[in-house]
Order: sequence, then structure tokens, then C-alpha cells
Amino acid sequence: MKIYIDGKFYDKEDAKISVFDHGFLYGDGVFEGIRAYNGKIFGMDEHIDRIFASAQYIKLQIPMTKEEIKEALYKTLEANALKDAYVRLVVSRGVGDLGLDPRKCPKPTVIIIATYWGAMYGDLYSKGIKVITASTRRIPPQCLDVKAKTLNYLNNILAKIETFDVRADEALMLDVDGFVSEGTGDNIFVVKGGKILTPSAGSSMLLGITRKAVMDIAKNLNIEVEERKLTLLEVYNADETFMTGTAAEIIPIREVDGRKIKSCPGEITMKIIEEFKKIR
Ligand code: PXG
Repeated sequence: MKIYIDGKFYDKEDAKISVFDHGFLYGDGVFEGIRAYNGKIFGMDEHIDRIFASAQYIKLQIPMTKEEIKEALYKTLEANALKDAYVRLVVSRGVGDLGLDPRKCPKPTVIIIATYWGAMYGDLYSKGIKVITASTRRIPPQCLDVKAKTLNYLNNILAKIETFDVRADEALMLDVDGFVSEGTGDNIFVVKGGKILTPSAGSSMLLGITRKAVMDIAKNLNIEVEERKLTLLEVYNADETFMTGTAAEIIPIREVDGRKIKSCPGEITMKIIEEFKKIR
């Protein structure tokens, strides 16, 4: 395994960064989880645009151009002889001192890790996953805009931990007002009466690239998509519901908080999965 750090490739054992890197000390940095299918990076421009937007939000100057990053992503795939892969792009604040002040970090660290990635949920794509609502609420934009994909994922990790004792596969997070937000690493969709519903762009959630792809697929299939505030009642009473993300792709949900979902995997969900397989 060859890992890219600041323009050079290192073996896994030698791929190390400083304990003074503020990415490690404070979660001060941004990242992207990206997929390559048959040698081609899916949603390349969207991922690159999103990491630059996240960096701008935290006032971090990525020390490479968009084109240079794209090239480095492909070089990392090549160095690992990978065609189908999960690619993690990380830009941290870089090495500084023990104080918070990011001005003490003169050079951001750029890391790219590429690894083989199969189906994240194994045989659950046909059975569906079990989801619980986390008591941990999604961070509101008054505190931190979670549309920026930053290295601080503790909010999501706390929600994920809640799934352990109850043997659920994923946690659904609500916003501070109680509206449905997203999963810990994926967006949520509900199908009701032939129509698709998903939390609106204004919600405390990441604007997923898979979410956008699914919305485009639905529109091409002439299925109406409505973005608006969603409640748990609507999720429990869905005809079908599924989550979307780079790692999980499109995963049907069979149960939410002990409520069985009417249809899993549902007809519309299956249609969308089929179309997604064609474009990925
Ligand atoms: N919400 C959150 C909070 C995410 O982190 C998504 C939605 C889906 O977005 P995309 O653009 O991927 O469709 C994400 C992204 C993991 C993992 O290990 C998950 C993500 C990123 C990196 C790793 O499960 N999810």
C-alpha cells in the first residue's frame, strides 16, 4: 500500500505525520471520502469543489490547485494498482505548536489513502439495515456548519456508538429542533405515495454527492423529489426508505426504532439502485 503525503509516496508502515499536526491535536482540517469505479473517480468535480468549500469555511488554504489534487488522486490509484477503490483525501492544518492558533501552522498536510472497497453493508443491500434514532443531535449551523466536511466527526461517532448495544446498523440523527437530519455518514430518503422526500438543503446535514446523484436519477425516472423538513413520523410511515453515501452507496432500511418499514427493499429504491449502478 502506497500512501501520498505532501507529494511523496510512502509504504503504509512509513506513512506517518507529526503528533503536532493540528489535524491530530484538534481535528483541524477537512476531508473527502471518494470512490473510484473501474479506474474512474465518481463525482470528481463535486468532491474537489466540496473540499475547497470546506477549507474556505475553516480558513485553510489548500496548498495545491484543484487540477493538482485531481492528478494526485489518480496517481495514488495508479501507485496502488487500484481500479475500484475508496479514496480518502485529507487536508489538515499542518504542524503547529500546542496552542489552538492556526497561524502557528505554516504548511497544511495533504494525505491521500486509497484502498480496495467492497460492499460496505455486505448482504444487507437485499435485506435492508436496522436503524435507530440517536439521542445525539446533529450540530446546528449556529455552532458549526456541518456542510463543511471537517475532520471533527465526534458528533457522528457519538451517534454511531449508540447503535452498538442495540445491534443497529446505522443511526439516524435529528437536528436540534427534532427534524430528521441524516445518518452518521449518509443522507436519508423516504418514499411515500410514489414520491421521494428528503431533508432540504437548508438542514443541518452534509449535502451528499450520492444524494445529488439519486435526486438526478429520480428526476430522470420522472419520480417527483421534494426537499423539505421531515419528521420521524414520516420516516416510520414510509412506503420505503433508504440512505445514500459514498461508502454505503444506496442502502435500503428495513426497520427504524423497532418500526418495520412497509416495503424493503422497495420498488422505487430498487429502480434507483439499478440506475445508480449504470452511472457509477
Ligand atoms: N452525511 C455525512 C455526515 C457524511 O459524512 C454523507 C452524508 C454522504 O455524502 P456523500 O457525498 O458521500 O454522498 C457523508 C459522507 C464512512 C464514511 O466511513 C462516510 C462518509 C465519508 C467518509 C467515510 O462511513 N460519508
